[in-house]
Amino acid sequence: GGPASLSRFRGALVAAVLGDCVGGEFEGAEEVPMESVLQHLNSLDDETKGNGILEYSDDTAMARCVVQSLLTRTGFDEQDMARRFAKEYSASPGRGYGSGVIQVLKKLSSPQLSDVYQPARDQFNGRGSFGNGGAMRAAPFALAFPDLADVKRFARLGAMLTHSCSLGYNGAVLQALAVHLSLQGALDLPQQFITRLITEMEEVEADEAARNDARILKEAEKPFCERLHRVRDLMDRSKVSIEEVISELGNGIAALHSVPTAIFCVLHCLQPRECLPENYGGLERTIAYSLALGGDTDTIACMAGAIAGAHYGIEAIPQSWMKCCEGAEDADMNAERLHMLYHQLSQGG
Ligand code: F2R
Ligand code: MG
Ligand code: MG
Repeated sequence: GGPASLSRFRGALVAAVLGDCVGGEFEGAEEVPMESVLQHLNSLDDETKGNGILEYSDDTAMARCVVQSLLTRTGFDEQDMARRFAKEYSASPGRGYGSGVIQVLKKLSSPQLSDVYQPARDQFNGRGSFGNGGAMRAAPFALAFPDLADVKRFARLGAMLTHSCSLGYNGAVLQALAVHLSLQGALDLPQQFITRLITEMEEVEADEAARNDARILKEAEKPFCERLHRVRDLMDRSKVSIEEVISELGNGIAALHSVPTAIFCVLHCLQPRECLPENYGGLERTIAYSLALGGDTDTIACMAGAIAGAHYGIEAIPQSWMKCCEGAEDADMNAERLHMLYHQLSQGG
């Protein structure tokens, strides 16, 4: 489809759910042989196995809250979004949430709470979380707001409800930017895509709070920009091992160690790769490759899935995968509603 087509919206939201559901199998594993990944993915095609449903985790649970809030409020409403996070957590606490964020979600359910951003500020002795929980649910901001400044602003504020450290919320901004650009067709020119991300993040990370956090955490002056430069270097190489990707970019639970990694997975899998089946299309390659990195597989595959899905569209998603994943059909329906909201807002409505 063309830029911002319905197919791209559906691809983005559905592939994010798929990444989360199929990635859950390997979350936390140190080494994941590609053979195990392919076995897992092949089993989704095997109807004779009568596959059960693969459940979604916190990544999708929170993204669903973001989607419902943006649709119901026709825009960003922090009170409404915070209420939905708290309600979702109390209804279904066993979705594999991060151990820190649980405290925030409990506090957000208090009727006495006057500032919905305060619980997040109190995390980790007042330093705030740098986990990837804000980034994992950032894609819907790119699917609701056509304007780049809105995408950046609301992805940041939406993440700050749980992640007040700039290394947490700027990960969400980067993820939303990547989905936004992909939706416009920017992955047709991968070099320009990565350059554009670096340019945008240069501005985002010039912020005083970001500079302070980077200094305190002993990171590079502009940590996400520095990682994106590493992504560009790896992209330019004809062969890159999984070990190099992990050591250069990371595969962990911190936004800094997972959002640039997810972006790399998408870029690396734009072309066929020796380690992946020839009959796989780009979206299948992206999900399989994300899983083979090990570590935070559900979240990296979820984020890579959103960016790749916005590029390849819904047609690239195997039906058999979709059928196995809890929440995939809901995501498909919600994508249509977000598409309408996006076009309504782009006409100044
Ligand atoms: N939590 C998980 N997976 C682990 C176990 C799940 C288990 N298998 C199960 O079945 O229950 N996955 C999910 O968590 C990630 C998103 O986490 P989020 O929302 O960012 O949480 P949190 O608690 O804010 O941060 C995560 C951890 O990062 C470390 N951390 C963050 N900020 C820190 C700081 N300022 N100082 C020190 N450490 C900090 C802490 O260890 C946090 O617990 C996703 O992977 C999602 O899938
Ligand atoms: Mg998860
Ligand atoms: Mg995870």
